[in-house]
Amino acid sequence: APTDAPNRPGAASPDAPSAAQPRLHRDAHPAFPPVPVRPTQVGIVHLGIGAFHRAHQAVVTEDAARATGETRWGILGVTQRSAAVRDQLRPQGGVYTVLTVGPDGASPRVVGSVTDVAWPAEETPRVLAALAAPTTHVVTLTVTEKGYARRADGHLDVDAVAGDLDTLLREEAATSSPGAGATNALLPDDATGEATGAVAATSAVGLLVRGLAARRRAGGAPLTVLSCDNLADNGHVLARLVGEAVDAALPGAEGDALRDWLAASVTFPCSMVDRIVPATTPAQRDEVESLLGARDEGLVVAEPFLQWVIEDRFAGPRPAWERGGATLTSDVAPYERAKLRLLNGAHSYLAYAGSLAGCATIAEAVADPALAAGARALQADALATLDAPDGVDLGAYAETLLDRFANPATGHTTRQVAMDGTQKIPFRWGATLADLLDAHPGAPAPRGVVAALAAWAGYVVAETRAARAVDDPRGDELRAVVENAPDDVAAVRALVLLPGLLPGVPEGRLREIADAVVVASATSSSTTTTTNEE
Ligand code: CS2
Repeated sequence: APTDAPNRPGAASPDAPSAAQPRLHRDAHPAFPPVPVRPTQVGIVHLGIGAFHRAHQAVVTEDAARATGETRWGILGVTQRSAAVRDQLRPQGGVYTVLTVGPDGASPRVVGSVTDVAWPAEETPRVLAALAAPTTHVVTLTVTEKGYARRADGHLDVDAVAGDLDTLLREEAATSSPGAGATNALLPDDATGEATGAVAATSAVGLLVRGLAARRRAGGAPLTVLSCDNLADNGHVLARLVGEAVDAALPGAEGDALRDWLAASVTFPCSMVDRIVPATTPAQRDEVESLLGARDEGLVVAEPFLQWVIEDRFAGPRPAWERGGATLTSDVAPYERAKLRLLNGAHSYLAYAGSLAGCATIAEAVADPALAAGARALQADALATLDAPDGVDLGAYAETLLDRFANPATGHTTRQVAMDGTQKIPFRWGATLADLLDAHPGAPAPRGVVAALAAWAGYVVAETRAARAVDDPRGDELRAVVENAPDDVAAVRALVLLPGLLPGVPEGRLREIADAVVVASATSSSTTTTTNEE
């Protein structure tokens, strides 16, 4: 391969690795495919541009743009955690490849709907300006469950976003009309005159609320804020958290204008997103480099399946996402619940039970008959709680999910899915459990959910005993629970009783569930080599 093509895009970038190939770029180059659509403006700001967004909403957005010819729906990605994604994509003009891997092999596709990526630690003013711009009509979010800064009781963890709320108060006061003396009296002396955005945002919710406030101050064009995270009722949850943030920062009359504007001009539709998108590995980057003839540091890998169901409740214009394959509907809840409880629920079970059985990937886990049976038992519990969306056979749907998990090409690891259990379990298993207990008050504890909880608790105990930190925002608390318990049985019981893990399960029944999990743990650890099937 040529090692030094003249004018190769990205060649001068310090971010370019020691690649033999030119760096993928938006600008045309003989070495790689042209970008299909070139957005001419930013219409969407996306908070949390990880691999998932790039393989999901950004693809549907581009497909819609291809179908309609509209170029006003470019995406400004915002990466909260680190500059990594910005440093991958900026030298490429925002362009990256999605490598779809399925039973029929792998196919790369270049996606150009992301125009740039900003990192708030260095670029908060730019992000706030984009959120405030009248040409921006939609804010989408994939910030993961923990990105919503919820406490165990589901309300906003005000401490976690305190820095941004403090800045919001200053920004509102600094730009308020000269008559607003009462507001300014709340502030330290140095606050007035501070430029909006001068203080870097430190949380997703804080950044969003500051952006919303900046938008109102800039004229208040309507905006749609669309959560694309795996939370039940994600839009309603986000609307409530935004409201709680505004109330915490601006509790008195000084917050009324913002509250009124939010109620009148901003909507928070719900959505269900689905595509299995594992973390990209260096080996996959090398593979695509030879497939594509260009080096792509922003590569993402995904399964062929993609589904996006969106509540059609927009405050203003939106991309014609239905032309890109999305479903627009008046009620997302049946899709969302089915997906969370059947797909994500089984996924999490396979992650914990699979890790305990020594499986590195989800595909390996679901290939184990005992673990597949455990996933089906959990799905059976969930199926008893679900209403099917129109025209959907949920039993068949549940079975196709196991087929998707069995795709070995994604290399999706049990470790990745096991992350953040305390944030996921409430939606994935807790809701099933709460509904079952409510519908059948006298019935014994449901077997599938109990086995899943046993797998999670067993995983937390095993990791802690092996001196490995559990990757979870409540990881320290989990470690303390295990270390403070006199023995493993007590640790399992205490883990199941962790506040916030199983919301909606009546206090009186939690102990009974914990007892059943202890029994299931004892049984499964003595029979891991045999089958769990009845
Ligand atoms: C997974 C999800 O990591 C996880 O917790 O369950 O990311 C899952 O792959 C997606 O929700 C599939 O749509």
